[in-house]
Amino acid sequence: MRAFSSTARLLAGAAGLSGAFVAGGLARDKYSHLQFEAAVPVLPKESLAALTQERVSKSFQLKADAPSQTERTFIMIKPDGVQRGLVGEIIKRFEQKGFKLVAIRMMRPGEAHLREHYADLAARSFFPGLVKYMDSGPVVAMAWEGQGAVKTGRVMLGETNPADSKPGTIRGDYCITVGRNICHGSDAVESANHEIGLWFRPEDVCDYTPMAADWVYGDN
Ligand code: RTP
Ligand code: MG
Repeated sequence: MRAFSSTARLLAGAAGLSGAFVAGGLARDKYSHLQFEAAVPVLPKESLAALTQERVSKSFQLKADAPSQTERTFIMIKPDGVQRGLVGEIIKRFEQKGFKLVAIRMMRPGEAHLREHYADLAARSFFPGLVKYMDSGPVVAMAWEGQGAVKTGRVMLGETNPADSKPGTIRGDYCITVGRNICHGSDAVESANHEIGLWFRPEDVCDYTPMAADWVYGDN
């Protein structure tokens, strides 16, 4: 009896209340002939049943047509991302997040197009090197749609300098230097629309409703 109580206390202390509940439940079955309740607090059965009943009986509503869900961002896998075989990984992250791929194209657009894409950086000292790097191989241009796609897309990419990017972000996980940071993401809704217009014809951008849309968007 004494030995069992201290074992149960150990389990409870190590695993916290939920662990204690599980440990308590298992132990109570096995040692039902002993006085168990004094050692481990056990949730009364009625409260769990009531909670389950509430969860199951509560109706839930699914909404998939809020206007903000049509926000689009331009994401590009740079030549180093392509060469390093990271195309699938980067696409996977956006897909699994719940964003909708509306346009995708692999291409090598040439220096003039890349200069235009990064026109706001033309005065920066690294601009010639940036254009040369971007022109060093094919890129994968994409448009992704979804609620908060621009801001969340930037969070998923990480900081411009991979050294400042948190683990779990694309740049934080897969690259090291600012000069080879494998991906681009629009920094505002306006620039996203401008960039999508620069890289895609209107007919390249697909309009469709993914089967999972109602399961990605929903309020309770
Ligand atoms: P991006 O446009 O490619 O998504 O990058 P970003 O917004 O995070 O950063 P931005 O300031 O727009 O810079 C564009 C790209 O230029 C290269 N860069 N090199 N000091 C440097 O050598 C330097 N600073 C920026 C990076 O490839 C950066 O992503
Ligand atoms: Mg930028």
